[in-house]
Amino acid sequence: MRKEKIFLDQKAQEVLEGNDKGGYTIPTAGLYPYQWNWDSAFAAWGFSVFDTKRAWREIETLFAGQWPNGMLPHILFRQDDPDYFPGPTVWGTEGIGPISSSGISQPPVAATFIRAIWERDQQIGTDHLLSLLPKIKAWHKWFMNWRISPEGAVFVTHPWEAGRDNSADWDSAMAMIIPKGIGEYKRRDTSHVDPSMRPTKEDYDRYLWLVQRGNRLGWDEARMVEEQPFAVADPTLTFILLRANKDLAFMNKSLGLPTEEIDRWSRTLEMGCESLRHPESKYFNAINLKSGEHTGYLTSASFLCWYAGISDEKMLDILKRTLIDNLYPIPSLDSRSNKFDGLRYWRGPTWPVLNALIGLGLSDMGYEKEAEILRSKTRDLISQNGFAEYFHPKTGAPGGGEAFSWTAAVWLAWASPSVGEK
Ligand code: 9WN
Repeated sequence: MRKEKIFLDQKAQEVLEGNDKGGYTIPTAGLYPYQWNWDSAFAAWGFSVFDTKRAWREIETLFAGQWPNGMLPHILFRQDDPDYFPGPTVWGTEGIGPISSSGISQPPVAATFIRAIWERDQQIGTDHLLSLLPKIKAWHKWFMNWRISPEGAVFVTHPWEAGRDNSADWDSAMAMIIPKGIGEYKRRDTSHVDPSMRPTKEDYDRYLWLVQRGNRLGWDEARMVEEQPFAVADPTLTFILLRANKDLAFMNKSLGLPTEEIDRWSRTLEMGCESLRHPESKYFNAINLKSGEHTGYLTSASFLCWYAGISDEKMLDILKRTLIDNLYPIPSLDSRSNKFDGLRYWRGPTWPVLNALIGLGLSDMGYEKEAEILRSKTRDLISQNGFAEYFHPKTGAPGGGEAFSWTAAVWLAWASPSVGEK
C-alpha cells in the first residue's frame, strides 16, 4: 500500500515536471500548449508539496502577464504554437499587456493557493507575498469594476472566463448570439481529442464571434460593456472571488496591511451569492442577465458555496443525493438533467479540480464526512484511471487530455493518501 502511494506521488510529480516549460507550466502537451491562469495556480499548489521555490516561480510567471488595468489574462502566449486555436493573432491584444495574451480572465483561485503556499513555508514565502499582494488586489478590483451584476454577483462575458466552456449554464445566452461574419477557421482541439468530448461547432462559432468582437473594440472594457452581447451571472466566479477576497484580506491583515476595501467587496459578493439562488429549487445557479432568467441547472459550480464560506442546508441535502447518484461525484451537470452527457467536457464529467475546491470548502465548514467521500472517490478515479483532464461520473472512464497538470496537482496537494502525513 505504502509503495503504491509513493509511486503515484512520484508519477504526479513527473506530470508537473514534464509540463514545466521553465518557470511556467502548460496544462498538457498538444491540446493546451500555453500557460493558463487557473491551471497555473493549481500547478503552483501542486509544486508547493515538493518544491516551494518552484511554486512561487509559477505564481510569479503568471502575474508577469498582468495588464495595466489589473486584468490577469486567461492564457499567456509565451511562444506561438499552431497546435492551439484561437492563438495570439485572433485575440489581437498586442501592445496591451506585457506578454502576448488572451483578452479575458479566469476564475481567481490564485489568492487561495498563494495563501496555502505561504502558510506551508512563511520564511521563504513572505517576501514573495509582499510583492504579490498589490497585484492580486488590482486583479480582484478589476473584477469588482467590470464584472459585477447589479445584485453583486460576478458575471462572465465569455464562457471561457468561467473556465467551464460548454456548460449548460451558457446555453440560453449563447442562443441569443448570431455569429455572423466570423469567416473560415480551423479548430485544433478536435485533432487532439475525440470531437464527441468537445464543445460543438455552434459553440465554437460563438466563442470566436465574442473574441473577434473584443479584438475589434481593442479589449477596452468601457466600450465593451456599453452593449454586452453575453453576460451571465456565474456561481463559479462569484463563489471563487468571494473566497479569494477572504484569503486576500487574511494575508493583508497578517502582514499589517489594510483590508477595508476588500471586506467591502466581500459583502457585495455575499449579496451576489444569494441572488444566484433559484427561486423554486433553491439551489445556486447561473442567471442570464440579458433575459433575467435563472438557467435552472445544477452544476458542480453550485456546490462551491462552502468554499466561499457559505453554509447551506438545502445544498447539503442536494450534495448528499449527488454523492449517492454518482459512483464518481461531482458531475459538472446534474446526471438527472436531460442535457447530461457523461464525457462531453463541462456537460457531465467529473473534474478533480472542482472536487478539490468543493472538498476544501466542505472541510473548512466542518462537513468532514462529505469532504472525505469526495476526496476518496477522487483518489480512486485518479489512481485507477490516470491523471486525465476529467472523468465519467458513472463509469470513471477518463476523458479529454492526458498527463494533465492540474489533476496531478490535485493529487499531490489534496487527493493523495500521503496528504496530511508529511
Ligand atoms: C479555453 C486549460 C483550459 C481550462 C478550462 C477548460 C479548457 C480552454 C479550451 O482548458 O478551456 O480556455 O480551449 O477548451 O475549460 O477550464 O483552464 O486546461
